[in-house]
Amino acid sequence: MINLCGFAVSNYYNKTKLVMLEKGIAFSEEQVFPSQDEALLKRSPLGKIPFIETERGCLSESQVILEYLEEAYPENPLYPADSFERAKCRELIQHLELNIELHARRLYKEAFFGGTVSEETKTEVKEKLEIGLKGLARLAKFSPFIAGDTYTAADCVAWLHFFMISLTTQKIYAVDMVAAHFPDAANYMQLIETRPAAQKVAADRAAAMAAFLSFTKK
Ligand SMILES: N[C@@H](CCC(=O)N[C@@H](CS)C(=O)NCC(=O)O)C(=O)O
Repeated sequence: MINLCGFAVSNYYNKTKLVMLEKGIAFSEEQVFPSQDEALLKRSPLGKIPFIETERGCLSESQVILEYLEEAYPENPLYPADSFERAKCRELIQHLELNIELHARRLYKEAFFGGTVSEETKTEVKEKLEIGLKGLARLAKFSPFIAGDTYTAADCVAWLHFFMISLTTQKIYAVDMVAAHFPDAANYMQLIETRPAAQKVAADRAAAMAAFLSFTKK
């Protein structure tokens, strides 16, 4: 059985978890926090989470994990069968992660961890987020799913990253940049939240976030 390692506040951990729930893959969860401990570095090369443990060894990087799961567990596919459509689905994921989430991540220290981020960083990140979100708007279909009429891995990623980016930009800029660029974002989020797998991830995330925020405020 797969052992998923990380913690339920992380959107990358939740991405991996959501995909396993959607695909009906049996897995256990082990709470692991990022660190540079030698024991962890043997399981995850940069000491990051998430990673999975399989019978054949550990695997890190959430997108690599998703693609492994899709190949190893073809039941309940989350990628289109057609190769061009599959690439379009991956294109959405890559934009969401490289051009949006990775920039927003630079604000998490102030938004969630009780630290501060310089005004210069906030200005730079806002510009990058504008560019990334405008780019995504040119690609996204929302008809009703982000890649078209079928729920895919890109929805798993979009739903999780939109949640974090909405929260972060409200806290840092007092504006929900996701809603500003995608006026129907709330309906899209609700649509994904009709899925039992998303409900389970959201409930676990809420509990983990409450525990995490009460700990960081101490
Ligand atoms: N590209 C990685 C990103 C994983 C990542 O950044 N995880 C964060 C938690 S959400 C982490 O472990 N951060 C600790 C660090 O950067 O050292 C993936 O997709 O799995």
